[in-house]
Amino acid sequence: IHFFFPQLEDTLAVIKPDGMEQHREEIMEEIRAGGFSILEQKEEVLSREMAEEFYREHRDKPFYHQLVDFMCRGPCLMLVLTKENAVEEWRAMMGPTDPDEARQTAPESLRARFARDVLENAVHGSSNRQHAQQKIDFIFGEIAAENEDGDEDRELA
Ligand code: RTP
Ligand code: MG
Repeated sequence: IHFFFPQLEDTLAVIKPDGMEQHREEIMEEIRAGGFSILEQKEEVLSREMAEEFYREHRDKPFYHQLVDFMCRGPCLMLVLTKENAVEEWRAMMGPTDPDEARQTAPESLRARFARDVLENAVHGSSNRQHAQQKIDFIFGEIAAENEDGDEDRELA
């Protein structure tokens, strides 16, 4: 039965503000062509607090404040992508963080084609499964929370 139902995996993908400004449709087209299913999607301007929390792991890096400013300057498109091996495959499709490196080592990648520089690099992707689950809960958690509230209401009624 596992042969017919391979292990599906979820990852969080974000089209960052620079990607949204110029390359949204091309990036969405690549996602579809890559065979990913889109389980959830949400377009939103992140609040400063959300952006700070989202990239909390980088809070001591010299680029942290620039990164937070950049991430909340315009709408992001946040997506839950599902596919076999989704985490690794989406990272491969994105390419390396720095587009100069991406153009050398992964010229077909999204960052090679669409990133402006090492900061404004078009897309985000979770780096492992645990990270993916955490970030999906963080971004889309309200949906689950609302459903739980609904269940509680029903039990009380
Ligand atoms: P991401 O988390 O956004 O998918 O990117 P990544 O794993 O490839 O790179 P990471 O090291 O996690 O860095 C997060 C984001 O911070 C910005 N950055 N700026 N100015 C710089 O030197 C610098 N380095 C990183 C980029 O937007 C990077 O994607
Ligand atoms: Mg990262």
